[in-house]
Order: sequence, then structure tokens, then C-alpha cells
Amino acid sequence: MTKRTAARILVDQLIAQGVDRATCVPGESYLSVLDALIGSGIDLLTCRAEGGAAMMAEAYGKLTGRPGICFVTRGPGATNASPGLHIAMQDSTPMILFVGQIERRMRDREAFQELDYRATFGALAKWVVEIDDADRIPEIIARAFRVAMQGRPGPVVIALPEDMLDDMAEVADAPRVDPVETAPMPADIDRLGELLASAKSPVAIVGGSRWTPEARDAMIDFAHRFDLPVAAQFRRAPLFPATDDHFIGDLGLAPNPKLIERIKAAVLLIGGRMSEIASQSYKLLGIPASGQKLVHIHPDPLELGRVYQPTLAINATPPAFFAALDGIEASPTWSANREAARTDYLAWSDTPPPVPGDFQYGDVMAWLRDRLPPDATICNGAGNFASWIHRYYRFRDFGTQLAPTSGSMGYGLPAGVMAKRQKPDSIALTIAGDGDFLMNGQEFATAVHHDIPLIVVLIDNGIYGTIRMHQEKTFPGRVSATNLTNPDFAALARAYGGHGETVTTTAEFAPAFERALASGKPAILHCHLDSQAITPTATLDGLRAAAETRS
Ligand SMILES: Cc1ncc(C[n+]2csc(CCOP(=O)(O)OP(=O)(O)O)c2C)c(N)n1
Ligand SMILES: [Mg+2]
Repeated sequence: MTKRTAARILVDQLIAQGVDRATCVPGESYLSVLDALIGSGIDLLTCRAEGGAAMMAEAYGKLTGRPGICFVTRGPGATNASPGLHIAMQDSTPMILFVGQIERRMRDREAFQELDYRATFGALAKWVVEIDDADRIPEIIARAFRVAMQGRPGPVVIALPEDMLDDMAEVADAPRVDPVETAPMPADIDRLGELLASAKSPVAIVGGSRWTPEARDAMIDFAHRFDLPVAAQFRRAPLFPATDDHFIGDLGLAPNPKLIERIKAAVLLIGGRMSEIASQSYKLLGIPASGQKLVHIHPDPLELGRVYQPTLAINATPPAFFAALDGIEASPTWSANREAARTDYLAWSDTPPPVPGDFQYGDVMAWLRDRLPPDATICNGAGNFASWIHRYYRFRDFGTQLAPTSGSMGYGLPAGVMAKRQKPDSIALTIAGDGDFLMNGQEFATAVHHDIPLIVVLIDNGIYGTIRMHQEKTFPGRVSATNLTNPDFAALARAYGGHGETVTTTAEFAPAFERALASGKPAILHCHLDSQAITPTATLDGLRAAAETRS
């Protein structure tokens, strides 16, 4: 066995785990790793701020099911990366954040940019560790991959003391690890069969992570065999094709009230946690239990019974759950119910009503729904602009939505950069608000630098719309801190070296989109939406008037 530097051992472990891509903002604290990455075959994306770098890595985790890898420097680099960790936690995404750390001999003096990562990130990560001994790198990296992926996935933080990275050690590489698949017991499946046989109007709800394209195919097959209506949890819409007659809608912010009505008697919750947004502020399912029959299938036993005490808890990953279902027979009695739910969904999502102004955002979304191929990926952060996506877009292929269930603004652009890098032959479309975009707008430079031609549809209404909406509902007429002064985003795109166009009318959108696509450059379509068009169906003035009438 030959001696290697710790930095080389580290990079060799990443290669052994199948890492092909990573993101970073460089720092002097981990120069040796940057050096070892040269010629490693790992595609290293140089980002402009650690928040963007961490979100890109998180998006990689969502897309592949393997940890997204991000390298940042100590102190400010690490704290800048924290939103990516929070997203990975709330979205159950595997991710590993490597942080260059001060030299071991300086520890606890509050040296330059020193931070105690275990204390700082204790609540933001599944596991935080600092590697002091070069010969333990294979052990710790293999464990980190397992912790990030296994059970309920999440982020791991690994601090790398600068001087440790140059130590020499003689150690063997760790083998590639894959997360364990937990499977149902035969008795679980028997009980599920009984519960389904006696169910009146069951609804399946899909969510969470640990899905694979094959598990999703099996879910479609299961829904067909049992004629089950299927709803998707907040920002998990591509877990079931919206074009399938069994899809009945998106269970997120401002869902179809008729969908909510249907989630009553019997619920089959597959993979998700039914957290605050999907559960409509924890009102949809009884806590800790109620008259509802609830079957909860989740890969992590700690999530089973954490909030809801289910009638039947099954500790299984989606692939293992579906693989166990062959034994149970289907005799659905609820087909009429499923058809009615589907009719409600189509009526809710088909034709957007007009909104104030010359730019009809709903018509543009309906156009995108027809124009974009099934494999196009839609990425967004947080803001009211996203409600048009959730309601009117129809996700078809697996893994085509990258959006934070954590509601973190600024996610759409870095996610779009990663989506386009991962899938260069398909369209990556970031849909961003004017507030949302500028939270990580600097990553447009990353897209230009690495020649990643994503398209950004930037919905500029001149306000932090979501917050203005809440202001008008709660403090009508009292506008505080929600007006914005925006740059010319089309000019900004061109200044970065990308393609930029201004869109002020609905008719201008389609040709501008085609030109953006044909340009082969990262592009921004700067779309001006009337600020009155605060949701697909409400105006700001309308909300204000309604609130004034109430008070
Ligand atoms: C990082 C972060 N900061 C603040 C918020 C609170 N917040 C939610 S939506 C929103 C405004 C979004 O504005 P914009 O992107 O312009 O979208 P719009 O609602 O106007 O469509 C704010 C400030 C958040 N969700 N995330
Ligand atoms: Mg806005």
C-alpha cells in the first residue's frame, strides 16, 4: 500500500463512492483538496456564493438520490452555506458539506474564522464530524454517505482541519456504500390488504425521498390495479404523472378545496411526512390519531408515529414497499370516487382565469405545459409566482421538479444550474420571482462561466408578493417593506454574457422563449406581471377590500 496525503485519500474516497460532480467556493483552508481534485474526473462547479453552491449540491442529491457534494471554506463560507443544509434537512435530501477548518493546534483560541461546527450545525444536519486523523478518512466518509442516504436522507457536515489535509497515511479505500432498503413484514402486507378490502374511499398521497424511477413506475401500476386516486405532497408532483387519470392534484399551498374534502376516511401515505404545508397546517390528519384510517409507509422508523399515530405503520422504502405488494388482491369499489376526484383536478388546473395586466401568466404557464417536453425540469424557490406552477403545470417525468419544501427563496437558480448540468440534453427552466431571483442571482455568472444554458423565467411584479398578500389580509392598506426597485434583468443577463429579453405581453413570451432556447446561452426572460395579479384568482385590491370589510 502506498502513502497518500489526506487530501488525496479524501478525493479517492469520493471517487470510490461514485461522485462525479461537486460544487464549491474556494478557500485557503482546503487548498490541498482543490489540488487533489485536479485530474480526478470530478466536475467541479465554481460558484459565486456558498448559499448557491450548497443549493446546487442539494439539487444534485434530489436528482440522483446520492449525496450532493459541496466544498466551502471555514467561518463565513460555512455559515453562508447554511440555507442549503436547511433545505436538505426539510426536504430529506442526501448531501455532504465539506468545510475547510483551522489548523488543529490553533483550536479554541477563536482563530481566524474559527467555528465549532458541531455546535453551529447541530440542528441543521443529521451528523456533524471533524476529521482529526488522516487514516480515519475512509471510515468517516463511508459512514457519511450512509448517514446522508439511509433511513430518512439528510445533510452531513464534515470539517477538515487544514494541517490534517497534508498528513500522510497508508490506508485502504472504503467500498462504495448504498443505503439499506427496509422492507415490509409479510404481516404488514396482510393487514394492508385487509384495510384496503374494507376501505370506502381511500386516497393515496405520495411524498418524501428515496424514490427511484422504478418505484414510481410501480406506484403507477399499484394505482391502476387498485384504481386509487393519487395526490402528491407539496413540491413532489413528479412522483406521479399529472396526465395519468389517477392523479388528483397537488397537496401544497392553496390546494383545490375539493381535494381537501376528499382526504377524509382512509389515507395511504407513501414516503412522505405530511408536514405543515401538505397537511394544511396539521389539520388534514388527526393528531395523534382520529377516526381516519391511516397507513403510513416511510423509510425511517423515527418518522412513523412522530406526529400521526397510524392505523398501520410500515417501515419501508418506496422500492421495497412496492416489491412486496404482489400478494394482495384488488377489488376496488371506489372507482366513481376516483373519477370524480380526477374531474375536480382537471377543472381546477385546466384553464387559468384572466388576471390584471397585459402579461397573462396563467396563459404562459398553459403554453409551457404544452410546449415543454415531459423531461424538462422546472425549478423554483419561494414566492406567489410558484402557485401558477403548482396549479397549472403538469409534471410528467420522474425528477422534473426541483423546489424546496422548506420554502427557501433563491433556490430556483442554483437548482436550474445543476439540473441543466446533470441533464444537458433536456430543458432546465427556472421560474423565479423578482425577490426570489436576487437571493442567489450571482449564480447566473456560474451558469455563464461553465456554459450551462438554463432558461430563467423571471416574474417581476415589483414586490415581495407573498408577504404583501399577507399584509393586505392582516393589515390592509399598511404596506411595510414589501415594495422593490428592480434592475433591468434582461440587460443584467446580457451584462453577464447570457441572453436576455424583456416580456411585457403574453404574445411576446413564446417567441422570446424560442429565441432563448436557440441562443444556447444561459437566458433570462424578464416578464412584467401586474402587481395586482397576486394569485391566479385574487387581486391585491380585492384582498385589501375583503380585509377592510372584515375589520
Ligand atoms: C430565504 C427566505 N427569506 C424570506 C422568506 C419569506 N418570503 C416568502 S415569499 C417572499 C416574497 C417572494 O417574493 P418574490 O420572489 O418576488 O415572489 P412573489 O411573491 O412576488 O411572486 C418572502 C420574502 C423566505 N421564504 N425565504
Ligand atoms: Mg415579486
